[in-house]
Amino acid sequence: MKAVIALGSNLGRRFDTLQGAVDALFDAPGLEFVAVSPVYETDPVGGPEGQKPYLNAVVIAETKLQPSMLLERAQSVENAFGRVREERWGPRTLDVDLIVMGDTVCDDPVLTLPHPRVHERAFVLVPWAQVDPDAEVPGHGSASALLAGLDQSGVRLRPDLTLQVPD
Ligand code: A4P
Ligand code: MG
Repeated sequence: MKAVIALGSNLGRRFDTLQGAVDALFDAPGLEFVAVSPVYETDPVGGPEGQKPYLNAVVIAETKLQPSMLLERAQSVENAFGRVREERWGPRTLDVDLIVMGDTVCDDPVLTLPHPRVHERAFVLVPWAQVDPDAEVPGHGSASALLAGLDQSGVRLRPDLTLQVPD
């Protein structure tokens, strides 16, 4: 099953955190690396006033893990980078979200698939569409069609930053 994972950081050493997250995600068995997107600098969406910009990227993997196991992996990677859950949509050293897993649709609040806000988030759809020509949000349509209706001005490519693929 194809898994699309979104990474975001707006505190601390943002790029190092994203690279560490990519490495850590693939450090244990069960996830096979497919692709990683370019890195984008993005204006914060939601949350308190005056938040710093994020770095965002998207990773694509193949996996046989159950979605709940992949969520556990994502959360342990967040915790490894000192994520402190204080304020919803507040600043964070690392956010790891599951965007889609195959064509699974599930409205469990513990793991909602596709991610409940992905269809309105250019900071996920831009990097995803960049690395995955088949990017599609089950129930909402293709990433490129969704992007045509979204403001992308807050999402800027950082050509100076390239995530290394895990070995
Ligand atoms: N959860 C349910 N579905 C999922 C899923 N598909 N992936 C549950 C991951 N988690 C999922 O998440 C809260 C709970 O959501 C988890 O316990 C999990 O069981 P969280 O990561 O603890 O809290 P959060 O991230 O602060 O809240 P939330 O609602 O997930 O926020 P979002 O939607 O992740 O938004 N602006 C820019 N430019 N770039 C960003 O990356 N990120 C956010 C966070 C806001 N604004 C941003 C960015
Ligand atoms: Mg989250």
